[in-house]
Amino acid sequence: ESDEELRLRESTCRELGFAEHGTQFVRPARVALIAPSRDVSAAWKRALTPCLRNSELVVMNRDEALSEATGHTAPDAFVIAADLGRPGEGLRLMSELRSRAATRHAAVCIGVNATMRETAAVALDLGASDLVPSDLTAPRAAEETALRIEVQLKRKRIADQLRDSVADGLRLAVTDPLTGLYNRRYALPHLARIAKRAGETGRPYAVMVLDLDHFKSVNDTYGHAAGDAVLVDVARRIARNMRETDLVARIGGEEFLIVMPETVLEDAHRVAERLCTTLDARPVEIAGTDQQIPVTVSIGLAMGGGETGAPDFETALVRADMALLEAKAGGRNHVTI
Ligand code: GH3
Ligand code: MG
Ligand code: MG
Ligand code: MG
Repeated sequence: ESDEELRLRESTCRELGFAEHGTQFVRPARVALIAPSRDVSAAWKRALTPCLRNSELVVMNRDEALSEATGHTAPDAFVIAADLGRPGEGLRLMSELRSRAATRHAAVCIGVNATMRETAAVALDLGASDLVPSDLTAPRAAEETALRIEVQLKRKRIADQLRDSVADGLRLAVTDPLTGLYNRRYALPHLARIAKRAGETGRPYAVMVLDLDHFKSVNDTYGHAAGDAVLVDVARRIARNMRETDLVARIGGEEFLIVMPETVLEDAHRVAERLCTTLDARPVEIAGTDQQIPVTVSIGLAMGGGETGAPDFETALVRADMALLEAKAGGRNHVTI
């Protein structure tokens, strides 16, 4: 980023009310206030507003919390009175929020007073992030509560980042970086699971190995970058033609594995033929050039499970590989079983 870009981003972030956080800018945290009545919630908001920086305080009732706490706008933190209308209702609301994806990881501070020792213990036991005074108009109560909320928000931010990076790491480990398809490391254990399931249900699955024809000459003629673009486009066209439950993976340089669970031979054969024809029908256009690269593929198809399929996934894979060799020997651009 140039200095100019940085300045522009900073001023835009300030205009939008985003706060500075190290060198990054983060959106203000949303903090939902849920007291037994609107009046009390409004008093909480008045008391907290001067103490809590970089946060948007939103007054809600129980039902609004449940209906609005969805998606990206879900609050980052909730301050909930332990007793809402009836005793313990705030704790029930917390459990409900914890059971929902959008608020599962929210910070929840439960408002209690000095006479509610047992409720306080139950709140912590049920997963409250912290306890705060239920009367925020008492001396120093708002300052203390604001501090506790800030600590919880900081914790949540770090925990969210950690969860995201773990998820990113898992995704990278199973993904082919060029095409975004599953890689070989993911594909084979997944095929093993599909085969195991087929053993339980008695229903067959189809295994296809698909290999681009004369791909070496694509690289030789158009260059390696164009070859990569062809692989990306072919991967996208294969994936687009398969069901959500099918496995599509790149298992070699220009070789793809497709597994169709719960599928009989006739259906798999039709799908394989369709893949061959759709790829043959339109050349790959290389963006930013006028290059049109014709591609064809050969497909080896084998069945696993069921009454006539291979007894295990290794055998099914070997049979699909052998069928692919036959497809190549028999002139390419077609399916062999
Ligand atoms: P066949 O029809 O028998 O499959 O011929 P082929 O040329 O496709 O097969 P061969 O196995 O001889 O060559 C495969 C080529 O695929 C060689 C290699 O350079 C190319 N290739 C493998 N991975 C990549 C890749 O990631 N990017 C690019 N651009 N080319 C790749
Ligand atoms: Mg080859
Ligand atoms: Mg090839
Ligand atoms: Mg190959």
